[in-house]
Amino acid sequence: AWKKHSAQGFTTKEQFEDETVRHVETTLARSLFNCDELAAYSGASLAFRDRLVIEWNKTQQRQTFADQKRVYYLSLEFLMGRALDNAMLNVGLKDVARAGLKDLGFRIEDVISQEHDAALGNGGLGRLAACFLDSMATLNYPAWGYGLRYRYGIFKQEIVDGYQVEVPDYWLDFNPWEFPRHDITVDIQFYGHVSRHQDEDGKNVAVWEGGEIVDAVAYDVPIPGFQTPTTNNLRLWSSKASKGEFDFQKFNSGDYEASVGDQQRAETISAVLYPNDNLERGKELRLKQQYFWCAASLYDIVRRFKKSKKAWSAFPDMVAIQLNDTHPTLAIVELQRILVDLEGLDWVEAWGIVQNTFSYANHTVMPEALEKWSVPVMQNLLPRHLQIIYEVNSQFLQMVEKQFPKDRDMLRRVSIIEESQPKMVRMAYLATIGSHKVNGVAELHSDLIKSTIFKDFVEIYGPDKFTNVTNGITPRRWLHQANPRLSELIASKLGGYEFLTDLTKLNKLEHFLDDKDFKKEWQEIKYANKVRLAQHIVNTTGVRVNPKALFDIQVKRIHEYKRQQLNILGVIHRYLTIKAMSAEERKKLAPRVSIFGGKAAPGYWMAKTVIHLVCSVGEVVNNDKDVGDLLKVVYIEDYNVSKAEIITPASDISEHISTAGTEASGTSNMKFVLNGGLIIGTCDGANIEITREVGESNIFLFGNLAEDVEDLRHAHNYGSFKLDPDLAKVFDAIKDGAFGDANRFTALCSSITDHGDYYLVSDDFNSYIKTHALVDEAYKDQDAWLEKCITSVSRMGFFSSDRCIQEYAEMIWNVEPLVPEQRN
Ligand code: 26Y
Repeated sequence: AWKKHSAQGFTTKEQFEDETVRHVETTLARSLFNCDELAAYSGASLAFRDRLVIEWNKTQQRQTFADQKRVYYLSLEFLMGRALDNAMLNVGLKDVARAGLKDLGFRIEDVISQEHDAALGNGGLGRLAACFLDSMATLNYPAWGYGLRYRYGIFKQEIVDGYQVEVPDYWLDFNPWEFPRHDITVDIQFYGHVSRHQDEDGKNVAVWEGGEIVDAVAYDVPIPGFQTPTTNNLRLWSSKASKGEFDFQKFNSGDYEASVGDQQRAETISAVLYPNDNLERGKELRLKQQYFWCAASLYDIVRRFKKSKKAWSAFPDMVAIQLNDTHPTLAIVELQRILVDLEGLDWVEAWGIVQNTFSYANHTVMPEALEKWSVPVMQNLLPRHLQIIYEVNSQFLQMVEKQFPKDRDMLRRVSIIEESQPKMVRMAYLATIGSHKVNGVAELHSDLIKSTIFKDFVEIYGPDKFTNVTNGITPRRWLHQANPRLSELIASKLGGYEFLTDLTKLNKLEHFLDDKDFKKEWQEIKYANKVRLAQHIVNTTGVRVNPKALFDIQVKRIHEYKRQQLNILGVIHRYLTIKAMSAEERKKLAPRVSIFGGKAAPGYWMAKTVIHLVCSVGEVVNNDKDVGDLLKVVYIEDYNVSKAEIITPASDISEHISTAGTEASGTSNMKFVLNGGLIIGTCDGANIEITREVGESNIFLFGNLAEDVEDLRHAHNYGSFKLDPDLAKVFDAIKDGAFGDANRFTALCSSITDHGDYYLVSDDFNSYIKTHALVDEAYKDQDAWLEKCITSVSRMGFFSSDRCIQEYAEMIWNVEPLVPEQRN
């Protein structure tokens, strides 16, 4: 009987139309007469959502009965972008939807673009989490994501008079992709104090009492795999005043405002995503967010485990918890608290369970991005957790003391507590001590963490605790969805779309390097993608760019270590060179469009100055009649996931030019190459592995190596700093006011000329300029260029996030896929 009644999804165009119309008319209560694109988006989304939900329920049921280990991916950021297009492709019904929407009078692209990006992340780390969810579902891993349901995601960026202005991103007006679970709420405690009690067995137990309670309410988002029935769950927690807490006393006594105030304070916890990327600010509210989310997630995980009635010792056989950077480190402490204080396990046994459950991925070596929380702040907010941290530390230091009895300084160096004023809790150390594996995200980065921040820990635990898992990207979104024509062309040559789930299959493309028609079509697709981007640029900035010009793109968060300043100073150098050329010389030059995009953290003044310099240079260059099409400089406002889907397929060359040793991996480098663009880059992060895969002749590398950076910095500070002569001319032009009031750029220039040039802009400038000249040369031979592009794409198989997830599953999580039985 159940089988007969269980819901079925649409499969035909007519059914899709019926479902869409039904949702518009009944769920949304709108008449078809005024069904605009937004209503069509809403109706179509609800129709697809129904389909996902059916598989989602089945998947959850399957996972519950399977009785096997699950992965829990804890991340403060999930930069998902849009869901409808992804859902259409994953269930394999985009063509059906396109035809159905056409019948209803809509273009599918217009409908898809109605959706507001889910922008619950800053940049690479958050987007990596989203790619991982896609791969875990596609590979049928029983996996859950846990995060926060921010009311405001990353701010919207407007460029006003050449300056960044931040606008709040309120995105929840209509979100068909989330399901509130008001029945799943968890009480989360803050503040209060710890007392000691004797339990029935006479054991001394810690009791955390008093303080305040906030409710965590679950919101679930379905994560469909690509053409598999597995539909996993992303659970996002939202904060709400606790019913028990809501002060009815105040309410009744007429102090209505104060009582609503309490409510708002509770809701503040999940209100806003912190907009800093790789820049730690130590705000108490952020610590509150972290604990709120860790505690709710662990409560949920532990509750699910307890239903199995297994012994606690089996916990790590059923549960793997992956920490996306140190942001969820409190989960380690919280599990120890649950096991010892609430479940009565012995400390040592509990700690063994904790260590076997957790693993930690590090995403940075830069000191300014490492999380440290002040001991007094933590004492006040989480008194019991601080005690546990001290106990973990004391036992750890005793172990180290036994192992290295003569090395007193070692104890100071590796202590979780930094003896500063105030004392600080070093979260990366706590995460390392509480995990069984620690990984970096690209080979160079994984080597660097072993020789820098975790050097002592390698001595203590041995090298096997530390490993590498090079990042990857999902080819579904970043090739098939963003570049459908290229995906289709590749499929036509490879005889199907298997490459989308086994990206190494791309290597067969090398057989077609002599296929004229194939190459011609490839080139036409690139050109069409550039035309589309040019259209976006003229629509949004008013600047007309020539799609035949070389498109040179740098889009990512603005940060000094990523060196957008190097790029724009290089552009100025190009401009000055053009100005000095004769008309004859100019004719030989390949036209260029320099495209920038990315957000600056609102409090990062230097990053904002870089944006302003780019815009000011654009203002001058784009209106200079001498220059014409030879050079255009544009700033694309509000770079986000859906803009990336337009920008990435349109590059000829993209810039990944961080100071060597600073960019842990980078992932947009992979996206650009996968879409048939070449890259100019430093020997940093995953650029190194990309070079190994595509071959040195297919990438433009420049600059100093990571191993030399320290010496160069030392020389700047203690030797004599010598400014690169070409760069000096660039600074002279800026100081002469060539790009408006020079005072606005004084600090930017002097960070290089007078304050140590920490990011080695001057040291790398000459090499950068010369390498760009090589790019110009190479681009002149379009045939050879095309061959580089196709060869590179064919060698990108390694960078699928599927490969990456398989490595985590085998080396770190020890989980198996749960493949559903074949249906007939
Ligand atoms: C502590 C807090 C302020 C903080 C917030 C966000 C610290 C760091 C971050 C975000 C870091 C991030 O996005 N890191 C990037 O992770 C990518 C995925 O591994 C890497 O590819 C990229 O190189 C790295 O910068």
